[in-house]
Parts: sequence; structure tokens; C-alpha cells
Amino acid sequence: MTRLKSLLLEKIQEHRPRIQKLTKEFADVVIDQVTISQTIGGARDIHSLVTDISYLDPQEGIRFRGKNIPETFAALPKAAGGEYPTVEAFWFFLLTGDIPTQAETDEVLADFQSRAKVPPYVFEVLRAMPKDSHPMAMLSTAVLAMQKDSIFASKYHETKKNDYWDTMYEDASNLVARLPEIAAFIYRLKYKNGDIIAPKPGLDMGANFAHMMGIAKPYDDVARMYFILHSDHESGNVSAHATHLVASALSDAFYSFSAGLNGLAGPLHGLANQEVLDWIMGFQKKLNGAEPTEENVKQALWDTLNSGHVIPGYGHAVLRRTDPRYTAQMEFCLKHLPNDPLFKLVNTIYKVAPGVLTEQGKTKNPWPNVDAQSGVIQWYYGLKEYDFYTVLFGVGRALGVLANITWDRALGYPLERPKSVTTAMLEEWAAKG
Ligand code: FAM
Repeated sequence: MTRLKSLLLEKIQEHRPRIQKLTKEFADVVIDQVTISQTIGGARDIHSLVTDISYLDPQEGIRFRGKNIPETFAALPKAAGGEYPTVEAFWFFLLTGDIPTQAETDEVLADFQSRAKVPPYVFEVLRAMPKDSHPMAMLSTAVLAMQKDSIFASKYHETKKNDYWDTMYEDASNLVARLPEIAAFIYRLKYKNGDIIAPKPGLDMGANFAHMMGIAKPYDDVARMYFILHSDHESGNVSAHATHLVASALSDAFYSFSAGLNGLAGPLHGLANQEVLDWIMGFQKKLNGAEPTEENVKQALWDTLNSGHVIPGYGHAVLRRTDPRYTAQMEFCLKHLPNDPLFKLVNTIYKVAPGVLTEQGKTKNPWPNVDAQSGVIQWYYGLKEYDFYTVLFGVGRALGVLANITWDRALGYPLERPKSVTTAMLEEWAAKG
């Protein structure tokens, strides 16, 4: 058993009594109330989920195992010559809450290496899909195609409930280790005439992904930063919640993560990074060679709103300030591409969009989210096929949601089943006031 898996078991054994105590002694303590607008309006802010992998504060932003983004980047071991931590170190941290040593990180890298072999039938399935399939449909299909390999499913009848975490951990680790090659395969198949680049043994996930994508340094660091920033945003967002919900039926990691990816593919969620580039390309076309200014950007934003569309990359269901994931990416851009025209345009949008959204008066959060800045970096490093961007989001998001369902099984969280009501019942409550 690797150090990561044995430490994870220790942490699970430490944590279980806390949940048992809450369930046994404090089950009826009220922590929230539900209003009609929340029941109709997408369950916003209803405190009804628990996870310790990450927490999202509306004012402060994300904390991974209690650390904010700068603290996370500073604390974790980095790749040799890299500015950002390796994904392997981050996976250890997300699962256990402990900062791994370099030796523990190296062991995760070797463990991933032993799990990373993608079954050839996955590539056959992808090659058989229609050429105009969306990359997210391809990724979700590839994940589902591997369900036959699920250890959780194949051992389900002989596994004790207390050990569900073990087989879920095995599936989750296999899936995380295989996703970069599958994602790079989809990219090279769709956009580079099927000129596939095989993985290189010994490289960390970020470096290997850059290698398989055929993109030179510092794209290895871009991949590390991108996967970590997109990994988790507590468990209520669509991709995390869908993965958690499906897994609560004791569906395995492949069924569950495929469901999460299908939610991530929505324009209001993970597809927003593609929508941001689409908006920018459309805006530049309308400029017809003229320079972007605060005035013509402002007019373009109003045109978007007045056409009944949302401004992609802005707003958030929980955050009420600029997304620290946006800020972390902006800092990367200031260091590596300060004079890039697209980066300058994104900065101009940042100057103008919050005012336009505030003036429109609808959104509770007029500030940028993670998607407003992410595509600029990909574009700069030559990844210009922006309908692929959400696949990158999906590879990162796997880290958070798969760590979460491993812990869900470890803590014995039951099938998730919120209660629905009828409109007439709401009207009765409304009448009572
Ligand atoms: N542009 C225009 N209108 C917006 C808006 C935006 N960026 N953000 C919110 N609104 C509207 C929203 O559509 C709603 O209008 P209606 O009452 O007509 O339905 C109103 O403002 C109140 O919405 P809210 O309570 O402020 O936000 P929600 O919690 O309902 O929605 C988002 C949150 C993220 C779906 C919403 O901000 C949005 O559509 N943003 C643009 C798409 C986007 O960037 N999504 C990515 C989010 C990111 F965090 C991720 O998941 N990757």
C-alpha cells in the first residue's frame, strides 16, 4: 500500500468518529431554513452538503483543505524548474489534508505511472465517434467506456461498506491517472489530424500533458496551474454535485464522473471558458481592425445583455467578489504575457463589465469568475481551438470530485434524496405567510 493510501486510511479512521458523533448526538440541530425562492431558484445557499476537501467563502473565495490559492501554491512541492506545484503533490494534499514530502510526491508520480495505461478500446471508441462530436461529449464517452474496468463495481458484492472507500480510491486514482492522455488524444485527434503523441515515462502529469499536447514550456506549468485551480469549488457546483449525487447511489467513479462532466459542459458552468473566447472573437470581428476601447467594449457588453444573453465569465452563484482563481491567472499573465493583446482586452473588459452588470441591476455578483481569464492563457500558448477548453477544466475538476466521492464512501454518506413539493403546497405556505 502506498504512503498516500495508508495515510488516507489513517485520516478516514480519525474523521469517522466526528461524523458518527454529529449523527448520533446532534442530528436534530437546525443549521438552516429553506424559503420558497430557494426551492424554486436552484437551492441557492441552502446548507445541505458537507465536504472537507474545499470550502468556498462568498467574500474570500476557495480554500483547498483550509489553504487559499497562494498558500496552496506556496506550500506544495514543485516540479524541478517549475513555478507551480505538481498535480501529484496536490492530489496527495486534497485527499489527506497533509502537505506531502518530495518522496511522498515522487511515490504518487510512480503510482500514477503504473495506473496511466489507457485501454486501447477507449481510443477506438473515440475514433468511431462522429468527427463533429464536441470534445466534452468525447471525454464523457471515454470515461463511461472505461466503466467495465471499475474495481468498485466488480467487487461490490464482496466489499464491506466500511471498505467502499478502498475500491473507490482505486477507481478514482486510475481515472485521474488516465485522463491527461485521453484529453490530449481527443485534442490531437480532432485538431491535429490524428497525429497522436504518446506519453513520456517519468514526467509529472503537467509536463506529460504538455508533451502529449505538443506544446512547449512553460505549458507544463500552465497545465499544473490550470488543473489545480479548476480542481474543486466545494461540492455544490453542478459538476461536483452531479458526481457526488450519482456516486451516492453507489454508482462507480466512471458513471459518476461522466455525469459530472455532462453538467460541466453547460454554458452556465464549465463551457463558459469557451463562451468567453467566442464572445471575444465576435467582438474583435465587429471591431473590424479598430482598437478595443472602454467605450466600444462597454457598448458590446450592453449589446450582449440587450440581446438577452449573459456576459460569459462574469457572475457566480456563491462568490460576491472577483474570483481568486481569476486573480491567480491574471498574475500568471502579468508575468508571462503582459503585452498580449487578448490579455489587454480581458483587462479592459474587467474595467468595464462590473459597472455594466451593476447598472443592469440583475446579478448578485458583477465580478469575473475563473472563466474570464483562463482562455487567454491557452490561446497565447497556441491552443486556439476554444471548444476544447472545457476538457481542460474537466481534467482539473476530476481531482476534486473524485477525491470527494472517495471520502463520501469512506464516511458512509447515504443516497442523496432531497424532498420535492408541489406548487399548490408552496401556495399554501405562501398564504399562511
Ligand atoms: N451576465 C448577465 N446576466 C447575469 C450574469 C452575467 N454574467 N450573471 C448573472 N446574471 C443574471 C442571471 O441570469 C439572473 O437573471 P434572471 O433573473 O433574468 O434569470 C440574475 O442575474 C440573477 O442571477 P444571480 O443570482 O446573480 O446568479 P446565478 O446564481 O443565478 O447564476 C451564474 C450564476 C454563474 C450561472 C451566472 O452568473 C451566469 O450566468 N454567468 C455567466 C456564465 C458564466 O460565466 N458561468 C461560469 C460560472 C463559473 F463559476 C463556472 O462554473 N465555471
